[in-house]
Amino acid sequence: MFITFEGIDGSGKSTQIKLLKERLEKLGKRVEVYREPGGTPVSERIRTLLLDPSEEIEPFAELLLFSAARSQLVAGKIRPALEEGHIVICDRFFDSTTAYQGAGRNLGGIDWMMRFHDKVTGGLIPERTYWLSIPVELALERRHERSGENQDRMEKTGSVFFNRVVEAYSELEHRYPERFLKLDGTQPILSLHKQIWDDLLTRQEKSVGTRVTG
Ligand code: Z5A
Repeated sequence: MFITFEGIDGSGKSTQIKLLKERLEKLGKRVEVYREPGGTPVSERIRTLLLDPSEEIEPFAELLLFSAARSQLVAGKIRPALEEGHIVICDRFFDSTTAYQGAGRNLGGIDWMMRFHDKVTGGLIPERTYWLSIPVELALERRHERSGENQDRMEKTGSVFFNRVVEAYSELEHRYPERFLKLDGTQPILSLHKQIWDDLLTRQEKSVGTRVTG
């Protein structure tokens, strides 16, 4: 089973992924967690470059770098893990590129981006994507509490950019209702975890894929 989490930074993805991983492991499941960009030596080097606030990167170069990191992660880690029957949870995947580069940087709409992702990932699509939706202002507050003025290259982009990112997530939710689930990320942490867990159990009942329990 391949699960991804999406949302603007500070939306609580890492927090929910940690809780979900712990709960699955208590049931004896083998779970692998990756964050994007990253997860392989090459992808981590690309991450350093992409987030370095002293670098100036052209929008299309940025799209290619995020995608290069993903291609390496899919081939080197995600596909092998899925073939072993592990559950893979990814903190961001191609929907981030659709939202941040496609919409945020005005590089292309969903149809174009999906055709591009298909080439990058060899057709790999998450079975479930949780979008933790929070207002841009709250993300800015959480970010400021965490890192003060020390922002990475992507965080330095203004709120107009982040509003476009949020609009794109909303479009993805409407376009792919079977895969893409919006959750109100302003709710308490444990309440969100319960909704995610209940959703996975419901999907398991409907699916013949990797079982979450039993
Ligand atoms: N990017 C891109 O442009 N294109 C791409 O294709 C990809 C990525 C893959 C990666 O940043 C950047 O790259 C990102 C998108 C771009 N840039 N931006 N901006 P990253 O990997 O360094 O970080 P992130 O993915 O943006 O998110 P994060 O900072 O790690 O945040 P998070 O994982 O979503 O949130 P968290 O760490 O779980 O929680 C943040 C804080 O809020 C923390 O103090 C928690 O305790 C608190 N929290 C969490 N949940 C709650 C609730 N429910 N209530 C109250 N407080 C909460």
